[in-house]
Amino acid sequence: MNRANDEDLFPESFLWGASTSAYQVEGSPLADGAGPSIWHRFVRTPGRVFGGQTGDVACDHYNRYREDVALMKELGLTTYRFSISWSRVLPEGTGRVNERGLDFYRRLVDELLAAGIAPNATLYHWDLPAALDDRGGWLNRDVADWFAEYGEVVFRALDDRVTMWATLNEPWVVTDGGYLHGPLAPGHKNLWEAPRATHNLLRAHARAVAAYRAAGRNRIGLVVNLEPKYAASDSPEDAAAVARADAYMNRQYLDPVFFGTYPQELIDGFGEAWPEFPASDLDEIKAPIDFLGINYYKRGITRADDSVIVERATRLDNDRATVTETGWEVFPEGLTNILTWTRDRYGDVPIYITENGAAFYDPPVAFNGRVEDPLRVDYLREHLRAVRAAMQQGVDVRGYYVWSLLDNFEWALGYAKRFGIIHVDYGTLQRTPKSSARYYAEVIKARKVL
Ligand code: IFM
Repeated sequence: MNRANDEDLFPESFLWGASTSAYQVEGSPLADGAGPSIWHRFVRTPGRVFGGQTGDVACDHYNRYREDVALMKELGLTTYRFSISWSRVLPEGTGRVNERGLDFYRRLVDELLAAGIAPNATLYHWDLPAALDDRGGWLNRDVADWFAEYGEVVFRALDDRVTMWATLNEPWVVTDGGYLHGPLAPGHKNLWEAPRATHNLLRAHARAVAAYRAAGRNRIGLVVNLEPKYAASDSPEDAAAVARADAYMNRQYLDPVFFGTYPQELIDGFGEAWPEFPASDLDEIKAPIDFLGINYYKRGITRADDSVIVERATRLDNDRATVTETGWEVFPEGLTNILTWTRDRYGDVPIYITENGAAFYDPPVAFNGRVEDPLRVDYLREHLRAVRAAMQQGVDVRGYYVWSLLDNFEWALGYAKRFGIIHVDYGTLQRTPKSSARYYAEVIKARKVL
């Protein structure tokens, strides 16, 4: 093999995976003694979710996980990223442990290991126990200890078999969607609450990491969604808007974790709504992590706009670009850019792309049993190239997870947007790998972008 080919190859140790989250795929949210989560309530609040749809059945992964693991094996995945439902394990959020809830994850992990697939578990993917929301949820400082208690329970049950843990998935979305603008559970719109939620998410993350250092033997990290910001023009106003938008979205969580400080633009953006947090909290938040998970979907073309709260910036559309069904510009080079930016700003932390993917309109399953999704194939190809380009520039990327394994419940958009590489018929729950799944399997086999 010549040298050029060698350079195209992903390392043998590179992990190839797919991601899901509990509420989006499992279904059976109250089965076997589980307590309700804030999403169980939110979907029952009129007007919140497209078509009044719920995660009550979702992909029925709770019952069909064996079939799903078999499909992962068939595709050659070497890892699977899933999240654990806090209220299955602790129905009231703290205190009483529901062993039957934990058993589901024990069975899932065993099935994965038997298939040679490494489990990667996230503790929190947006489904706070409703009982804790009743006690103030992410606004109550005690949530940090509640979260550490939950972490200890699952570490004890699964750390002998789960070798990669993440504390939070996309804390930015939890605050932005759940507390500032309100389209996601618990649906608040409150400038004063948002910084408190952010801070408590970070404190909870840090306490869970500390609990893991005491009891765990593998690796724990954080998963953030990042979006490179580009100025809409050369004006100084737009350059300043980029700095604010970047602070709000990309640095809000990473600066505290890596530097123990919040970005000044963020503090200024919240103005009098920004509380003074104890310095000791930030010392705690700065605890080292073993890896960083990055979810990448799009970039932000940014224009100064004083009518927008906090960021005082607005996002412009690129009319010339290919956009996905969720209206997101397809912009693969943004992934290379955000990876080099992360390395340059925060140093050499091992990175996993923990989510990347796209919703496109998929035709129905054809008479020959196939689902052709050429746009998603292109999307994967170009984004994998972008990952490889960052690696060639020295970024320590160790794995890639496509979002998502299955078409699933896309939060406030219900089942209207399909992100899966495996098609799910929501009537019969039948799974059909799309052509993107077959393409991904070929890439995994070849260890290079095809
Ligand atoms: O479906 C979501 C997921 O829950 C978090 N990251 C983005 C995905 C697509 O919107």
